[in-house]
Amino acid sequence: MPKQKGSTVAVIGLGYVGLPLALLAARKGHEVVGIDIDPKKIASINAGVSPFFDEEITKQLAKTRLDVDTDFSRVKDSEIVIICVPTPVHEDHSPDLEPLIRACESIAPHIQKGTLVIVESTVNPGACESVVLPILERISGMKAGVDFELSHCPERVNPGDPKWGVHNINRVAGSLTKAGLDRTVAFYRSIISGKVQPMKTIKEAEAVKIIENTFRDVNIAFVNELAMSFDRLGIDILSVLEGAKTKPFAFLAHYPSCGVGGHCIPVDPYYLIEEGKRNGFNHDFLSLARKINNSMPVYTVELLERALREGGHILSGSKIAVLGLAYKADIDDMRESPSLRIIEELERRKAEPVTFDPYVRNRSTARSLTQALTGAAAAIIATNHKEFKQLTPDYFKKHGVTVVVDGKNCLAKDDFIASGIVYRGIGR
Ligand code: SAJ
Repeated sequence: MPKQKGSTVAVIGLGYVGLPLALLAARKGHEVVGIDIDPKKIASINAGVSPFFDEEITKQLAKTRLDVDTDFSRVKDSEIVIICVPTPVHEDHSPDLEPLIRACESIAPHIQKGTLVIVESTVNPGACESVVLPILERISGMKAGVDFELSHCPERVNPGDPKWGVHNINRVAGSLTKAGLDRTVAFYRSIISGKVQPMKTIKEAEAVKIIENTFRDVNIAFVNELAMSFDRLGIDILSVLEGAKTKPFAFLAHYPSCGVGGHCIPVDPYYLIEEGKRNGFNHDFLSLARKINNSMPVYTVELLERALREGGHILSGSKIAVLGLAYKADIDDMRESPSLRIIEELERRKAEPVTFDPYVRNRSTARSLTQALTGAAAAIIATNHKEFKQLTPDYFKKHGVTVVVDGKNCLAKDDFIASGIVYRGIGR
């Protein structure tokens, strides 16, 4: 069976989503050009260095020579154009489609008759048809679904996950037309080992991704609320969750923490909340979950202030070591990180936060863990990096730290309590 001829593919946006996808498509025999607006990112990739902390990407870049460019006119030679740009939110949590709009405006002059445009960026249901489609039609002068195809195949990247990657994570895809859907499904089936589930409409594909992450956000809010209640009831929520997990069906554990960060979970629900509002519906439940999760950094600082006060200390004027800046373990990504809110709240209460994150040294104010802890009245574990999980009570005591707030419930609580250190977890 002759190897199916690869397509010519342009991947727009070479971040956590686009770069692994471009490398995979190239490895699977497609002729790929990666396009990004950031010349520094292009230079880094050309030098064989991942522009963000990812050992797997660095390994692949050493083996795969990827054709990358800042020139959007390269799109004219591509049968498939895949948009993988960020879809963040503004400070007020309103969706920020600016990067997506700019990407559409950049490719539109160069797409050809027959081009398949695929949006991977997470958007609210309806965005491909109401935002992307009009830009592409207006600038290209062509008709979507007739002259070119438009599809949505949402990314499901999971930074730092050794098991699930772009090569094996199942996908869903939706398109304006059956022909567009068939081409989209065929392309992804040619590069991934996971399932590719065709959806009936492009809107359904958009909705699938949004509900996946909204599901996670509301479940985290559920356990965060339990944690704040159990702190008062003297119940250890981690033990209770271990107990609930013995139920072999219909229970999926999530875990309380000092907050919900990242570019997906705390962001995606706002896209659905805003789209609901635009259509006269208030997502009260989703909004409440966001409010609960957004309250966790302040809740963490309140726990600290109470613990210090019990020991006769006050927070104002105290040096506090904030350990971890990244939004989740063992990566360097700080987007929407709860650590940043914790630092803001400490400063608002006139404390003196000192930060250390081994994955984000250039943004840490201390050069080492020792420097962060020395002279600190207390420490907050804000990210459960593997370097922090095995820290012992003696290690903190050696540096004079007497209060530890375990924002990710990742320390050996009983050892800390037995050592005489004032230990506070989130719900334990
Ligand atoms: N978090 C909690 N409690 C939990 C789980 C997470 O507080 O039970 C916090 C984390 O500390 C972090 C934030 O939520 O600050 C997000 O954590 P995450 O594990 O969801 O990590 P992300 O943001 O990388 O989410 C990605 C998502 N993948 C995609 O959107 C394609 C998400 O859908 C995955 O479920 C998630 O990875 C995963 O399972 O790891």
